[in-house]
Amino acid sequence: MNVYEESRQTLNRDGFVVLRQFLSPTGLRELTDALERYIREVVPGLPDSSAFYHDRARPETLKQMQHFQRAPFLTDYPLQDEWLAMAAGLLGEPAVSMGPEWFNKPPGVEHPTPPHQDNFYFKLSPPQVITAWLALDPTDEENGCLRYVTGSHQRGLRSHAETQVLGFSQGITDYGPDDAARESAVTLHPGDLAVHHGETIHLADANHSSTRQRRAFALVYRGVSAHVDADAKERHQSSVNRQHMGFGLKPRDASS
Ligand SMILES: O=C(O)CCC(=O)C(=O)O
Repeated sequence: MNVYEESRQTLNRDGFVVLRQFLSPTGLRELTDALERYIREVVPGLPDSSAFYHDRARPETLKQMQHFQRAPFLTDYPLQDEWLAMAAGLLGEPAVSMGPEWFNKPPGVEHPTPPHQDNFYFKLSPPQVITAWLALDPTDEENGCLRYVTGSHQRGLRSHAETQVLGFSQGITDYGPDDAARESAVTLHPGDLAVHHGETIHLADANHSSTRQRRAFALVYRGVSAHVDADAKERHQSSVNRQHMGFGLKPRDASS
């Protein structure tokens, strides 16, 4: 029996589903402690492409991390049984981790997330891929919670173009009032998990609070049936590298 069957149906219908209190307070503390230690001890020595700042001279403006290194607990985190079971239950097939990412919207930094579809970055076919976005802080409209365009995963990929937003290299070019009318703002408590399909359009406003962080740990899983279109991925990577050079960063193998 798939204990996630009802959630899988919601995900298939709406393009997203929220699993309340997926992580216990103890599990959440263990994860946030590991992330805080990583930020303190490892991040200062990382290459440009692994940790993005709004302003590199101000460590408190750290806004995104990927390619976790020298931190086996974080690198292996998505492989824990309960996470793999959740991903497989929602995808309806065995799941493969594509690695974790950490997102923040520090207060006082104008950093909206442009409307985009993750599979425009991933290039997976069939688009059997989900992102599980775990809230580490209370997230709401004031501090820039995620907004999903309900049902948008059923209409295929939209046209994207390069943005000026480090970490979200591509955004939808024709996002319009019809999309905005179908937006659902997702309010979460720490430990809640918002899971979206790889072709669900999502976006977020900047954090307009004066003191609150908006941190999340996001785990991406593909189904075993999904394969990367290597040529399309390479073209995407060249565009990301070009964009990073424009931001004055040294390109590596960054993918977002
Ligand atoms: O945290 C955000 O604002 C965006 C996250 C996102 O785009 C994702 O997890 O796919």
